Amino acid sequence: MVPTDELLIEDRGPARWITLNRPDRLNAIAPDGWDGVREAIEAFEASEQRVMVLTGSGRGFCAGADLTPTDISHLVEGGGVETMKTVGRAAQALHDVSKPTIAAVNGVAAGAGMNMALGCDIVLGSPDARFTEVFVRRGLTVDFGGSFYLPRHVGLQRAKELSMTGRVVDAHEALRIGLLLEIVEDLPTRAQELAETIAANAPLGLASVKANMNASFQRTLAEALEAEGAAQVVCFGSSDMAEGVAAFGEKRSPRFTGA
Ligand code: T3D
Repeated sequence: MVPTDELLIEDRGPARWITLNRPDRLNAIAPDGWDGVREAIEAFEASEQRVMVLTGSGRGFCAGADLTPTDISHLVEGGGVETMKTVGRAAQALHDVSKPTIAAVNGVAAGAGMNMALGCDIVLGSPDARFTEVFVRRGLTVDFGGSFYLPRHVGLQRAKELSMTGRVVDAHEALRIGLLLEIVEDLPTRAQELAETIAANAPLGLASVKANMNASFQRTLAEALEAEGAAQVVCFGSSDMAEGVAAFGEKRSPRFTGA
């Protein structure tokens, strides 16, 4: 992908950190920025890194789409269809990543920025984390997968309330209603620690855990058991299972390779 000042990419041990970097606009995404987000996610998928951490520079996580351009002609006269395909491709790329993803929400997450956080597997927040499905306040409707993710996090009624009011949820309420897994004072340290803990586990097992958990609300128990069984058979045949069992017997930490 093309490196850009607006999207910082850094590998810290096994973790790939992607930092949205337009701090003066609370990391709002410019109209031509969605492809960069998608490409950064796809580059992580293709990389050796085992866990992705998504965060923002400065005091914001991501304020959604950049509302600065006064010329919105790219959104009307049919152009909006292409814009939304681009937004959708970025959201789909995030959902499709086979490896674990962590959102480190360091400040406000608004609109598509909120839903980008919810599209990650685990959402950690600083005490300054705030969330708003701001769309209806701007004459818009929920996008970037919010109608998919939000009911899964907070239940259908709360999802509708948050989306219909656009109100701002602070970190403590976000923790209480299930938007956040944890509030932590030292967010980068905790996000890295969690990334390293996850990255120490077997990649094949992690990938099928993620895929099967993501599919859980669309499956019957019988279908879930079938998918778990098929994934477990793949793990049975892996070098990593042999390594995991050997390491247990030898009372040492396993060294998983993903094979
Ligand atoms: O076009 C497409 O790509 C379609 C996709 C649409 C999906 C969407 O995400 S629509 C939703 C767009 N986002 C918003 O409506 C959020 C707008 N921002 C806010 O409502 C507030 O800024 C926040 C609630 C997020 C935070 O409030 P606060 O008081 O902490 O900060 P602030 O003072 O409002 O903002 C600080 C600066 O960031 C300010 O600039 P200034 O005055 O210091 O020069 C503000 O204009 C700028 N900023 C904040 N959000 C955006 C932004 N600049 C551009 N775009 C933004 N979205």
